[in-house]
Amino acid sequence: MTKNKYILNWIDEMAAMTKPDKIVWIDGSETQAEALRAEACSTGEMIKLNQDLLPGCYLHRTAVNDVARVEGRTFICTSKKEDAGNINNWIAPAECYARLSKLYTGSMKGRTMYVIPYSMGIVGSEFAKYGIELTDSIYVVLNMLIMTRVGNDVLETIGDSADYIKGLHSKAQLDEENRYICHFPEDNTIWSVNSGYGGNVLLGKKCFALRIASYLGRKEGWMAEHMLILGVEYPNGETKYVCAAFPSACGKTNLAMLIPPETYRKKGFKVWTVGDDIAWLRIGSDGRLWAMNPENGFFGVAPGTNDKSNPNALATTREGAIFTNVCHNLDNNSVWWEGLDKNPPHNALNWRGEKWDYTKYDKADKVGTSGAHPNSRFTAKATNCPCLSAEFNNPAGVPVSAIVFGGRRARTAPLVYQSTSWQNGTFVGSIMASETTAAAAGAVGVVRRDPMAMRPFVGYNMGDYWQHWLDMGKIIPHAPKIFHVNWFRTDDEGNFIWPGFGDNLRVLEWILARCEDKVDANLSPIGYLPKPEDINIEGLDGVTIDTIKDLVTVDKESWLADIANIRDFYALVGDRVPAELHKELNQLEARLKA
Ligand code: OXD
Ligand code: MN
Repeated sequence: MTKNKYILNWIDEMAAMTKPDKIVWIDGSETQAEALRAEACSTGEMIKLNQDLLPGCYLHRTAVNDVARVEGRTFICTSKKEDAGNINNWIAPAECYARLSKLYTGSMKGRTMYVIPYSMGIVGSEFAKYGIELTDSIYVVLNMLIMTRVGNDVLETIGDSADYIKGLHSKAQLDEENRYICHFPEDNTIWSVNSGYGGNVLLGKKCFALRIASYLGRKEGWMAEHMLILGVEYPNGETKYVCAAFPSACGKTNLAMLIPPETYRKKGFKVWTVGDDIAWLRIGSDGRLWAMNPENGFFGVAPGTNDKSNPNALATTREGAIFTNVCHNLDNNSVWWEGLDKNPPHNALNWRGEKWDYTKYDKADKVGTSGAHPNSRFTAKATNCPCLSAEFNNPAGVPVSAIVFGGRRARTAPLVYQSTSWQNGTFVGSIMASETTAAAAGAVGVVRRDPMAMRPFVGYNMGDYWQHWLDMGKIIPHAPKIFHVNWFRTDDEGNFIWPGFGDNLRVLEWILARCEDKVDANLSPIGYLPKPEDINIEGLDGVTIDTIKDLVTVDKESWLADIANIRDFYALVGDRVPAELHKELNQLEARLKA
């Protein structure tokens, strides 16, 4: 425990409001974790799975109305509304504290309040930041034990300082109407109530490591980004690192854990995972940008994960994992999800815990008919990952050669292009977008702008965030080069042209060659495009040089149509959009029309 009066007074205050029966400090020990697992199993909160097949693994189901992040219920509570900006929901801090205090009052009666001291980054290291989460959920405790570094050493490191993020979570009644995920960046505080779903309640992740951290990064001269971090090891043993930001459903975890195509493996290429979701970026003493993964585990989407799409992720879930809202195979007490294999269990419960009939599965109504919820998850220790980078525990992280933005675009974006400068690269990030697919409800092909994949995660005004990107570019002596990729271009019949998955390494190879000035490129209105012969297609079935030519053409008509959509989005972001970005947009339009 601790003698820190800031921590003790704050816990007293929160306990006086929420009124738990008792308070338990989480010490990070296996003994305590095991006792909590047993308690959760005794109440039905968790189900112990087949320990021969899945040692140390458990299943949990959230409430059926509580299966995903809720952007509409997520708020940035800065004193001034304009500091949260038009993209975020906002409530004045005093009003928000008052409104939520009512919901928290007595919400932990009959329950235990767990105190979780945790670190984002290596405890005691220069770049680590600390938080304490108070929660009435054992599920949250057990997930935080996987996703972050938890224990008494965190309290010792905080010492008597007030410098930690205060997180309060209560499931309360899981009332959808009164669900709130609120951030008070000026007070280092996060309040989450009436949810039990990971993204809303594991406060170290999106709430702290992105929303609060992005705010702190701007104040302190660093960046918190929604990016995977991977290393490409060359046959000569050298490793180069890439950070990449993609909106959801674009294969971020798959890219982070990529398995090189056979021809590359034979030559000795390897890919190493440093992180699959979040990167904290700082300028190193060598003038390069360094990326550190503040998390300690993966909270990955289960459906679609299989031994072809991502064998590394699958292997990562085979021990000590928590599965949430997947299908429960009653024959062998294990788990299943759509896309795991072609053998759905015949005797199973669906994600709601109801008897499931796999023959009724209807792709058009996944939520209604699937065994696993489309957003069902695994929480797994990073150290289980077969391709985990040896630098994973390096407190400083890794030096970044390239930053890659990406989206899902049927026509507009080519397979890959390089921005012409940091400013132009910031512009490329600011106009990132994805199109809705037939798989999702609603219209197909609707463009959602998701700048830097941070639309739901910037803890302040999006315009100020872009300005921070531009400002950082001016002070990084050896800045990474910035690229954009699109794995999802389709032909006239709607088929993907590029094979994706492991073959994306072919594109990363070009990107890294550009960073080293080892390969030339063609300047186009949108930036540098590869010369088609420079994308290695050796050993690639069905892809010819003509396919690559097609993939790297710029369809000016669709780009010009996109410009209007970008203007609308900039107008929505409002008057804090940096003048440099308006200028970049006007210049792009002029080049496309020339
Ligand atoms: C995630 C997300 O869960 O981006 O990582 O929603
Ligand atoms: Mn994410």
